[in-house]
Amino acid sequence: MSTIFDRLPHIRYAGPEATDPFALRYYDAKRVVLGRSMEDWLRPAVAYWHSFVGNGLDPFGAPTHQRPWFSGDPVQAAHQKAEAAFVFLEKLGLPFFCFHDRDVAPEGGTLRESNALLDRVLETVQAQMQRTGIRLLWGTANLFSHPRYMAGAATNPDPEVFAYAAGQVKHVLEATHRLGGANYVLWGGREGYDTLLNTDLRQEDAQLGRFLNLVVEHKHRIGFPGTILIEPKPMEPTKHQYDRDVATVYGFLSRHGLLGEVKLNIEANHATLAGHSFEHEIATAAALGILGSLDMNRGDPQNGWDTDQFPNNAQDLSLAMLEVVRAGGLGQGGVNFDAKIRRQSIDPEDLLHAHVGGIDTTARALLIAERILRDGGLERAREERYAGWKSGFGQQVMQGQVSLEALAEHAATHPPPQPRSGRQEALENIAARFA
Ligand code: XUL
Ligand code: CO
Repeated sequence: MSTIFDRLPHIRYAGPEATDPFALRYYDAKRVVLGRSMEDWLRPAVAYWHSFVGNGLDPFGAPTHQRPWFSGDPVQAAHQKAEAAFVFLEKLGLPFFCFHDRDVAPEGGTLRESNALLDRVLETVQAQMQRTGIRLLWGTANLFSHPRYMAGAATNPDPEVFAYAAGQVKHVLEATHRLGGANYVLWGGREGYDTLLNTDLRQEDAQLGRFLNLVVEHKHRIGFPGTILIEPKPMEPTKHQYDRDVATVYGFLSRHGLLGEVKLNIEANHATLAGHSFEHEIATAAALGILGSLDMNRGDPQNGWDTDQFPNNAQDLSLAMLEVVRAGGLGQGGVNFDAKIRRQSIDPEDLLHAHVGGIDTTARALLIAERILRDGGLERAREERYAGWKSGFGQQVMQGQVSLEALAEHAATHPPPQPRSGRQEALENIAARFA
């Protein structure tokens, strides 16, 4: 079968001096960085939805992207899309992809029909995975596009919708397992509210906790060895989502007995929508032991919504990669380019340029993080800053051996503490020196 991606070149690493627009200048998959290959640190993935389903539609205008599989018999088109997708993935040469059920196959008239359609198209996907060696980083169920989910899936006021969503997740979790997926993701697209006037927060929180516990139970029942991930986002499409940010999800997981069972898939543009930096969200997850995977993209500094653009600022991203490396990596997570080409980027090669830029920016950020860590100045400064807590007194306090009374006595009988510089600008200069 011929596809629109056939005439695209295979992407190869050619070094930082390369001027070929399709050459990788920083992502050298086998290059060892801090004891691990770049590929192992990043485990990069292509998002099936943006890359093969996205059509350039925006709130003011019709689709601008033409793809042969956008018309014709929907099931045949889905097979055609899968074959074309894997031609693209092969050209790009990244090891992973991610999908929602509805990206891969159309929805049928009933849940049974939809599941059967998905299974049929996934046979083509599986054959393509075997042919190319490309693996599944994660699968997920689309619990937000269909009108039945307009008031949420797990948090819907109607238990019948809860059941429908559960049926969909069960099926996609099993399909992800069958395809050897490394993780399963839940993004609460409409798990939140549009107005508090019609919302019972306590009830919806309990429903979400129940739903996630059911998913975790089923994961164990079928022996899925991957990680269940929640992807925080503060809003959009709803006014408020319950998985607002990393710290909020941590509270939620702990409240519902899910710590140790569920980790997080952190998305750059969701972090910024929540008023955080990407690195803040990664560092918070690492500190709380729930760092799972990353959705790599960026917002536009002047736009307040989820523009899902490909990252292109390595210096900025280096602070996020620094947190990933400090955390010891992403385990069985990876870096999924949850990013889309712009409405005017209508040529098939635009999709390739986008991914070349995205993976190169990410690899370059990793190399900057490596240089920062090898220099050691930042790590030393941080250690020195907290050195007091490593001493006898600091440790006694942290081990609970000193009462409030004893602390008061200590403070009254010792010389007053002297302020010390936080050295922010000096440290910022160190971080910038390697960019
Ligand atoms: C939406 C988003 C989703 C999730 C998967 O903002 O990021 O595509 O990554 O449902
Ligand atoms: Co995402």
